[in-house]
Amino acid sequence: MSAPVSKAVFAVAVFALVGCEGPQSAFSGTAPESSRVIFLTWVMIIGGTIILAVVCGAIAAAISGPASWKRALRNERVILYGGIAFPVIVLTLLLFYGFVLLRAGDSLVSDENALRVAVVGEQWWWRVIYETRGGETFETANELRIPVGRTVAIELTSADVIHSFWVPAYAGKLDMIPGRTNTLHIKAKHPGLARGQCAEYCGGAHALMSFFVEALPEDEFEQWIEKEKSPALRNNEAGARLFHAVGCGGCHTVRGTSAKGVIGPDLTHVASRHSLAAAALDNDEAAFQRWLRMHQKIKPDNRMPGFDFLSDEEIAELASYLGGLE
Ligand code: HEC
Ligand SMILES: [Cu+2]
Repeated sequence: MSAPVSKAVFAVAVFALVGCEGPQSAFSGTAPESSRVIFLTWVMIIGGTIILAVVCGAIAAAISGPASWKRALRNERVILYGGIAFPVIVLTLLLFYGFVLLRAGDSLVSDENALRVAVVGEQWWWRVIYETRGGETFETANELRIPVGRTVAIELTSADVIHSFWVPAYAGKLDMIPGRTNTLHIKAKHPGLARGQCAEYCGGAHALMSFFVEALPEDEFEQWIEKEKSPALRNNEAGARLFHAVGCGGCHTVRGTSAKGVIGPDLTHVASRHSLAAAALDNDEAAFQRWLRMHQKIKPDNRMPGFDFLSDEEIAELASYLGGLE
């Protein structure tokens, strides 16, 4: 291989391997469903590599091997067994193995005790609606917290175009289709933070439509539910007034205040989430300021209008108010 080519191959290999790590890795799943997906992936990669090596060996032998090998390869039975029977058997076995895998979530499906969460895909964020044990519902966005060891039934729909809900650490992808509800069942074995991504192209900011899923021990999860369903903490009254005055409340809800808009994400406890704007930004006061100042650059075409008329002081005031919504 020439030097530039081998450098390029090396670079691609490094990027490919680096891409295998981190909270969004399809190789790091430990949940029952994702483990099966990973196992199938390895079966396919290793099996495919072995078959490829054998086929390449046979081609090399047929082109430049000794005459006796060439004669053996020309035998009709090689074609019959190697070329027809073998692929039919291997592909049929894989097909049935795939069926078994698709049914992997069955035992979870009938779980009466499942936690129900509805997730609505919107261009380009996630509306998340929890149902508590008492049957009340409350809304949050761009993040799921789930209890370890309990089945979670995630009811997936879309408000506009087709999206796809994918948290590689927990399960395969499932599409979110307008007018239809697809239910995905997941179960976390250990506490931890995973990242998910919209996996169906849904327009301009599709690549910036991600989210976090945090698995918490049951008692911490119950504490979180109690906090999350309660109204917003009162803080920075001047910022709150400004929030209403410039019309943020027309699109956003802050429970416990007069902001009751439903077009954008619920902001009641926005500051306690792991990220802003569907994992496009970190979550701190500087990020709130950046979002308000240039969100159309950060996430082009997103459905929040520009607020160019706000002064630096007003932006700082709003960011401090939002940063207090824990
Ligand atoms: C016309 C409706 C609309 C108005 C008015 C509006 N927003 Fe938004 N906002 C949205 C939408 C839609 C999103 C989701 C954008 C995305 O991620 O694609 C959003 C996202 C956000 C987020 C990130 C939320 C999250 O879950 O991470 C914050 C913070 C925010 N808006 C604050 C504000 C503030 C402050 C104002 C007033 C200055 C405001 N918005 C006015 C529609 C609106
Ligand atoms: Cu998408």
